[in-house]
Amino acid sequence: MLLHKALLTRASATLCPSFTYVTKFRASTQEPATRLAFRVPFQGDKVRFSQAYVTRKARTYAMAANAGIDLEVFGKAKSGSGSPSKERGDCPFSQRIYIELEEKKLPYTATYIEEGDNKPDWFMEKNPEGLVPVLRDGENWIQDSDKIAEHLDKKYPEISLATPREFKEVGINIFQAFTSYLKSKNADDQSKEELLKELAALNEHLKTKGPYIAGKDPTDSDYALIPKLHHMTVSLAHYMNFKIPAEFTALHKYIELLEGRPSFQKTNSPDEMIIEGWQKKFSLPDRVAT
Ligand SMILES: N[C@@H](CCC(=O)N[C@@H](CS)C(=O)NCC(=O)O)C(=O)O
Repeated sequence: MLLHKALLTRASATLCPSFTYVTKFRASTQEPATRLAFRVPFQGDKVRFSQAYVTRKARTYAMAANAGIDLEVFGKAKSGSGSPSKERGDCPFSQRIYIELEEKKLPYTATYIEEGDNKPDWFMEKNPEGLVPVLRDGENWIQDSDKIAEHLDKKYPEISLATPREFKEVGINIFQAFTSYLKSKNADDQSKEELLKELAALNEHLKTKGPYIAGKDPTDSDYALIPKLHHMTVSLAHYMNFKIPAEFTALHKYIELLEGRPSFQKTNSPDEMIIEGWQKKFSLPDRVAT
């Protein structure tokens, strides 16, 4: 209670979004294990918040602290920014988790780890596969975006994002079809037809069951898919001069709806970063088709 009061007093007295209340330190990272104040601002975030916003946020975080919520998500860092970093990179699996934390209105901090073989020992000890995203929930570490999403919905069910079983498979082949096409480095490759087939199937589904995969409200499947569709549209437009056919109207509407949500906007990465990310991954030339 005293802590709660002190937090509100301190929060009301400042307009800085990034101050952090540190109650203890983990020896491994020297990162605060319990943060009671604001989410670490995203890269380039120069926003100054209103007094009312600050007070409201402080109240949310104080309530979270009282409820024992201590969530830290480790996502991909901007290339060259080091590990741990506070500069977000371009990982669609990580973005799904940031989006879901936002949609579930859960307070969290985000820490970013660079791709490659240079990950810190303390991170590899907790996460031997070395992939991101990883979630630390108190002392519990959870790997893999599917498992993280499941964990969040089970432990924090107040705002549920669960996708009904019958819709879980919708759209799940699109990412694989997209990466195969991009990796082919050939704008007319057969894999383009495979991708179009998957997109057409999603469009048909949305036309009859939409506007979202499970109907009128977005669920986990949509939040998992939209960052992947975004990577697809940005990188294929750049490298392959590819666009989703205009007649896939339900799909266009779907993308517009989900990309318009504050949770997506707030957690998205710049197009140039996405384009560069795929160039590195598949050793792509500047452009494949013009
Ligand atoms: N199946 C994993 C895939 C995650 C994944 O592939 N993450 C990439 C970044 S987008 C990664 O961690 N790469 C690290 C590396 O290769 O060093 C999930 O859904 O979380």
